Amino acid sequence: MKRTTGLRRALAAAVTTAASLATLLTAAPTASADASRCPQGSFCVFQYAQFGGQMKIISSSQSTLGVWDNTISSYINRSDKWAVAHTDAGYSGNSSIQIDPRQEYGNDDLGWHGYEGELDNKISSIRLGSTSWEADYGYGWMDWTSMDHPRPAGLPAVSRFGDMNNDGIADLLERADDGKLWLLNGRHDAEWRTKGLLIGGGWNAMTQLVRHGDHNGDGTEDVYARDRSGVLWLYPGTGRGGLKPRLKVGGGWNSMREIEAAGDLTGDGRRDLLARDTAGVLWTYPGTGRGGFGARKKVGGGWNAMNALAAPGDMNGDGRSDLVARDGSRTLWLYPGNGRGTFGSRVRMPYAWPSNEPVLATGDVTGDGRPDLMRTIQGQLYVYPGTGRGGVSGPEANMGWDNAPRVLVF
Ligand SMILES: [Ca+2]
Ligand SMILES: [Ca+2]
Ligand SMILES: [Ca+2]
Ligand SMILES: [Ca+2]
Repeated sequence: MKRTTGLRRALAAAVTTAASLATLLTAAPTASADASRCPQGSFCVFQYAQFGGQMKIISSSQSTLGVWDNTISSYINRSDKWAVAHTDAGYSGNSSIQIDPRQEYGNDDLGWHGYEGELDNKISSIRLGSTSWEADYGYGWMDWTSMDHPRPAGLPAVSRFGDMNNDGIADLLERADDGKLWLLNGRHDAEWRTKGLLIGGGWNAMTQLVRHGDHNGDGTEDVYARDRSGVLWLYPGTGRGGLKPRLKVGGGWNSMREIEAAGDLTGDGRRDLLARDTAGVLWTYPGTGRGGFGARKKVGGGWNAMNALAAPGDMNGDGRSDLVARDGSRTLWLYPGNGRGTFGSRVRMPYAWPSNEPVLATGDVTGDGRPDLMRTIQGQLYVYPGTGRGGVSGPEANMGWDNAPRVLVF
C-alpha cells in the first residue's frame, strides 16, 4: 500500500508541475466524482473509486501506463471499444479484467472486481480492440492453421473448393464481431503464429455468407452474400484471397431461411445453390456458370426439421456433391447427391452434433484429398476428417473459437 500511496503523491505532483502532462491527463482542477465528465464516446480511467480524482482518456492501447501505473481505481467505458486491463505491463500479469463497450451505468470500481483487491491500484497496461477477441489477443482474427502440406494435385472438380487464394491449402473466411472479413489462409510461421488478411469491413450488413468454389467461370472461388433487404450479391474472388467489386444476382431472397453454396448438384459441371425457404421447402438453384442461376427446382419439403445445413462436397466418393443436415436430436445426416439436383436416401453420420454450434464444411482441410467437416465445442474448433466413404473419423482440436454473437466462419 505504501508503494501505491507514493505513486499517487507523485501523480498529483506531476499534474501541478509538468505542463506537458496536461495532454496526458485530462485534469479537471475541481474534479467532481462524476462519470459524466468522461466525454461520450471515450473510455476513461480515474485515480480514485467512484470516478474520483484525476481522469485519463484511454484512446489507444497502452502497454505501459507511466504515471498512471498502479493508480487506477475506477473506470467508465463510453466508447465502442472493448478493453482488457492487466496487472502487469505488456498486457500480462496474474489478473486482468475485460471491460465491455458502452457502459453507461453499473459497478465500475476496480475494488469491487476480482479477489483480495487484486485489481485496484494494480493496473499496469490496457489493450483496446474493436472486438472482445482483439482486446484479448491484440489481433482481430482467429488462429486458423490447416496442414503444413497442400491438398494433392489433380483433385477432381467436385473437390476444388474451399481455397480462396489457390495455394492448395484450405482457408476460412471469418466475419468477426465488428463486421471485418478476414481471410484465414491456414498457414503459420516458425513460431506458429497465424496471419489474418483483412478483406474489408461492413460485412455485418449481410444476413447470409456462403462460398463453394468458382461460380462465374474464371477458375477462382467466389462469395455470395445476402443483404438485409433480401438482395443476393456475387463477390467474384481475385484468386489471391481478396474479392472483386460485387455484382447483383437478384432480389427476393429474404423468403429463404438459409442459403448454401453446394457445388454442382445438377451434373452439368456448374456449381449450384441450395436454399431452404421459411416453410421448410428446399430448392436447387442451378448455376449458369456466369454467376447467376436458372429456374429453381424443388428438392422437397420438411427441411425445417433440420437446424443446420452444410455443403461438404463429395463425402462418399462417388464424384457428386452431397449435403449434410443436422436434426433436432443432434444427429447429422448425409444426403448423397444424385447428380440430378436432388438427393438419394440419407445416411446417419457418427457422433452427436450439438444443436447450438455451427457445422463447417470448407472441403479438405487435412490435405488428404477427402473433404472434412468441422464444428465448435465450447470455444474450440474441431476437425472431423472425412473417410471418403461417407463417414468421418474422430475429432482433432484445431483452434480457439470466438463465440461473439456476430462471428461467422464459412
Ligand atoms: Ca488457400
Ligand atoms: Ca470465380
Ligand atoms: Ca457424393
Ligand atoms: Ca481431408
